[in-house]
Amino acid sequence: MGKFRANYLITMKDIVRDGHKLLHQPTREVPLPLSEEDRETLICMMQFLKNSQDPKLSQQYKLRAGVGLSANQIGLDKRMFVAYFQDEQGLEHEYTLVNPRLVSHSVSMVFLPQGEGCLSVDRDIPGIVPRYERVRVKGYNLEGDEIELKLKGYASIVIQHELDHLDGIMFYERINREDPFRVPDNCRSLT
Ligand code: K2U
Ligand code: NI
Repeated sequence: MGKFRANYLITMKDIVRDGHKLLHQPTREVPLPLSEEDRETLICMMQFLKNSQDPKLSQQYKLRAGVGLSANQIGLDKRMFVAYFQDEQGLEHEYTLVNPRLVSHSVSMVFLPQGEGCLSVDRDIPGIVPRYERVRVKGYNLEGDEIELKLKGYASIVIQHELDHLDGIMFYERINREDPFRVPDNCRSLT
């Protein structure tokens, strides 16, 4: 039986690091309806994000701040992730997505001027990470209902970073090797 049961507190020691095979291969679809174990794991994952953004708890448990977490980042070969963040307008977003798929996306692209980081990567990797400006994503939530997300800007970037994890893709693979700061056509900075 898995260790991520109700009330288990995920900390940085549970997060697998760059080079671990699960981060570099696509994850397997999760059987639906969700098992009690998978539900509890997702709840633990969301709690980790909230703890990591809490000044006291993050210090107490030495958590790196995170706005997204995929199951393979905690060593599980399961196609599911959580995301918890505020967008450019200060709107709070909280998503649990099981078996998500990118349904459609814009041609226009954006990138975070400060670049991206990753809870599974312990070093800074500077460079532009081009992402679709808008995405439409379908998946299942904690209750097993199918949901569709239409996201743009920062929210779109977060979701794409997590979707990539589930496909075994790390953010640095999207940085141009010859010129990490070259801005591709149809791509603009998200100031
Ligand atoms: O998947 C992860 O490793 C979590 C990432 C997600 C992410 C990185 C860059 C851009 C969008 C999403 C962590 O949240 S990286 C740390 C962080 C913390 C707060 C805000 C942005 C990035
Ligand atoms: Ni990451």
